[in-house]
Amino acid sequence: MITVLSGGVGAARLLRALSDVMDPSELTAIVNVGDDLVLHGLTICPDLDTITYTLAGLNNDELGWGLRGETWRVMDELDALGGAAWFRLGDRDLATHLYRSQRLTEGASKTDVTRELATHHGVKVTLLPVSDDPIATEFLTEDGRLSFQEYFVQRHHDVVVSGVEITGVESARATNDVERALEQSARLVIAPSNPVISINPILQVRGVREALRARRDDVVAVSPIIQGAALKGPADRLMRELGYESSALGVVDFYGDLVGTWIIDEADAALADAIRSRGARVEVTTTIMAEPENARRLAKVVLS
Ligand code: FO1
Repeated sequence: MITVLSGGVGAARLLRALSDVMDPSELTAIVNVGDDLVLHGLTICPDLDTITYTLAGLNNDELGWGLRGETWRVMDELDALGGAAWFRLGDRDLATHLYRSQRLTEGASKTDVTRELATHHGVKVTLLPVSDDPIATEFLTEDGRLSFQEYFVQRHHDVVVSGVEITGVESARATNDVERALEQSARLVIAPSNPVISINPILQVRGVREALRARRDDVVAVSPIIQGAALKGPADRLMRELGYESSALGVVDFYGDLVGTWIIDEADAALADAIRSRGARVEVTTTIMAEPENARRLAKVVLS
């Protein structure tokens, strides 16, 4: 059993590649829910949905979120009404949020609904929200306190951030399934997701960081920063704004003593010795997963 701590797109690609080279039913993803939101009365879980759609082969590659071949009739109508249409929910994607929201109202947990959606789409990987309790990543910015999607989508993550807070996390519990996965998996993998806003909300849930630290030797992390830049999103800028170096070495320092083995990109090979001197093993390979062949090679290194 292999467990992957996961954000959205980068994690989804690694999970897809791992599914290609191992039995997907032996793969578990513990997924960030800090960017979940309630909008139009609907509960939306972007990272869980990105992973589900990607593993089902339904993801919209151009947008990087939502479903391929999507239509936007509901959003266009909402826009005409003067409603909140800045966070675009496609017509088919809406069905996911309607289904989830109704099931939650009936008393199902986020874990239950995630399993139901994954089963419906034929996804064999076990997808686990890190917690069934609500947690929300919020940004302290030059424009005041912003919710995740206000920062990410409304402001295009183009605003200076002085702090990131995960509200609700003090009282949130990791689910039993998450605790079991952290204890029983042969290997714990940290996906090349944004350390600050995708992985940190998972680590902040009580018990998760301690579980990784106790199993450091089995923890493998893939750096999401290559040659000082994030492939996608604001990871590099956020690292700098929060006082970390924007480099693979900065990510190593961000995770501290949780990681036994680092996988870094060939372009960062010169950093390998500095990472080793911090007490971790280092593997150097191509970590860009745009080509399926490279993604599978990375997956094999993760498993090796
Ligand atoms: N990202 C955008 O940039 N614009 C959107 O309108 C948008 C809508 C959206 C709807 C459903 C969903 O699951 C994701 C959506 N995203 C959108 C992506 C999302 O904001 C972020 O990529 C993640 O929250 C960060 O992991």
